[in-house]
Amino acid sequence: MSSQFRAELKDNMGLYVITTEAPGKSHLDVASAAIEGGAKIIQYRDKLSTNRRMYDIAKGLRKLTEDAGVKLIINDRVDLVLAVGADGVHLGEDDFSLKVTRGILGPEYIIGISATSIDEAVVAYRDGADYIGVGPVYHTDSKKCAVPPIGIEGIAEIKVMVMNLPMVAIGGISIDNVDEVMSVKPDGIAVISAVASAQNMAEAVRMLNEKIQRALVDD
Ligand code: TZP
Ligand code: MG
Repeated sequence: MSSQFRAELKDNMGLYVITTEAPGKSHLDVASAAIEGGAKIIQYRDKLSTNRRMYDIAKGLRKLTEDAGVKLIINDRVDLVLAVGADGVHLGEDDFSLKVTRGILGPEYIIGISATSIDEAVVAYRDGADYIGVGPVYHTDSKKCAVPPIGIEGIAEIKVMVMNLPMVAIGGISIDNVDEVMSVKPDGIAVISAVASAQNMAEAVRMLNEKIQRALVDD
């Protein structure tokens, strides 16, 4: 990805909403609310659906995000990114490596990498990741994490090591602790439950985004 595009991504990180299914809420419901509330990046993350169903959902999300000028990242699945023309993929340690994925997608797609430590963040930076998702900052029930929470100290340390690489903090972040997380200056915040479990999801997005944007402007 060109350095200009990466700079643009850095400026646009803000609130990064990850979809899930919750009682009475579909991936598309979460994404619609995220867009309504002002999120500029949405990740489709689905560990449960069949391939056929995932394709249908991803297609719907692509239409929704494209119409709104919002970026669509797909978790784990390089094939789905290509199938629906998403903007990029997010990879963890069990997925294809960054190198293999870059070989498949080429330079124009966004590739995000999960990092839980300075070492992983530096490797992702060196290997050409377009952004990193760093965490878990706090305890979360949304994912079985391989490492204990790294806290805002962990976020701050990684930030210093990979200054130029767009970085979102993730894991247990809510309206109650988002100010604290933003105080160590990630480029954005990624959330699942803070949006999906809210009664009014669009309002939850707006409130989180307001705090994040205020912190970013104060930089
Ligand atoms: N990666 C690290 S923590 C996490 C992921 C996908 C879960 C984040 O979910 P929540 O509900 O915002 O804590
Ligand atoms: Mg993964």
